[in-house]
Amino acid sequence: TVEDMSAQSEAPPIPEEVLALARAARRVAVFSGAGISAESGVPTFREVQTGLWERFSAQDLATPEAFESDPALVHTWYRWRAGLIQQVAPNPGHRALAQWQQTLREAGGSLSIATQNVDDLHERAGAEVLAHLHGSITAYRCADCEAPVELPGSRYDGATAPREPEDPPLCQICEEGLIRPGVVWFGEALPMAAFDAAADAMRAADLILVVGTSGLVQPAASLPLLGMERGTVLIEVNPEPTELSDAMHHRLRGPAGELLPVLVE
Ligand code: BV8
Repeated sequence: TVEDMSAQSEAPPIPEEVLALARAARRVAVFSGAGISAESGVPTFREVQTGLWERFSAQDLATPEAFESDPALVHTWYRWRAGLIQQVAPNPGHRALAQWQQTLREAGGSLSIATQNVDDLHERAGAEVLAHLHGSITAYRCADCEAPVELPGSRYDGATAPREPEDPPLCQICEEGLIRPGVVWFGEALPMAAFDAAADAMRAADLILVVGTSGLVQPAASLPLLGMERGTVLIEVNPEPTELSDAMHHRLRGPAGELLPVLVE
């Protein structure tokens, strides 16, 4: 019947063996990418091409050179993305990981999250995030003196792309530098403390869960492979094959928002 069809899951059922591995895991390390936020309505990195910046690729805009040459365009792009993120909510995938983290902690285990995402949806689902490997879209700092700066919430709603770019504020501390987003741009080093903490978590894990990432961006994408040093179980959750798929023991081909609640229950 139509009801059955609508109830039809997009994903094949999770094998019992994989459910058993998840139930047995004590130290889980999660590596997440833009795909875990896709079902919340946050476009993955490749999809944010609209309005003012539709003639640029995200990869070109997320660079120090782009900020140097057109600070207003880059600043407005981040404020628009921040506005969109403010409007959306965590999805069942974020919530399942937060629940698993709590359940494991209560049982004396642990679940760590190392994310490439600059959104705060893991946190808004109630999870503690060990590492924001590519920074955070709600953090700002002076491009010159590096003084951290709080900006008010974005006035964009993320639906209509702004027609006019807005200039980034000038730093009130050094009165020289422009305020830039606290994200890691291409060509910039990752925050070492975050990277090292994530690496330690991957090495110590008995199960590594790779969720919603194409595994294209280095050096973050190499972190899950550290689990191969000691035979850790590697599981990927992604509707598509990725750069990391060949290294995985199990590949769950479906949306995180649907599969993670089943894996965690
Ligand atoms: C550095 C913050 C050196 C900014 C981001 C040539 C070869 C190899 C490497 C390089 C190279 N040339 C340059 C490099 C290095 C470069 C790099 O890796 N480039 C790649 C593209 C080739 N890396 C860097 O520059 C890094 N820095 O190397 O510095 C250095 C060292 C010391 C001192 C000085 C310098 C910095 C990289 C960080 C860049 N910043 N984000 C911002 O957000 O604006 S990366 C950005 O792109 C995102 O954070 C994300 O991590 C990444 C990819 O974005 P997406 O494609 O959207 O997301 P993702 O890949 O996660 O794909 C989405 C996935 O979700 C897909 O697989 C899809 O199937 C899946 N999915 C969709 N729906 C769902 C789903 N999954 C589950 N459920 C669903 N419902």
